Amino acid sequence: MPDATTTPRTKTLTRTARPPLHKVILVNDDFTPREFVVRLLKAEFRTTGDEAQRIMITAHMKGSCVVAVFTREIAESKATRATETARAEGFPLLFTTEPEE
Ligand code: NFA
Repeated sequence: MPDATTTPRTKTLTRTARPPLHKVILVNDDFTPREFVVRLLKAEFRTTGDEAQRIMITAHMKGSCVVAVFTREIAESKATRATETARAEGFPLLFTTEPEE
């Protein structure tokens, strides 16, 4: 029978920590054609055409735009790969990453 000597007085609540997320950011430049930026966003980040257009125009007007958020390793590898793909085509287009808030 449960009594003061055998009944635990505390319960342990277990929480699963979510990994911190990092933003992939598209940086504007004066040289990369808009159509190339849109094509790259669709190919590398699997965005829709409308979403790619919105992200490209936002970066064009404001200087940069968040493309998507991932765990740090994925964000960094996607940013590097997209930047290298642009470089291979001769464009200075840059994707960076930063931790989310
Ligand atoms: N500013 C570029 C242009 O006018 C387009 C661009 C948008 C480049 C977003 C990089 C990022 N051709």
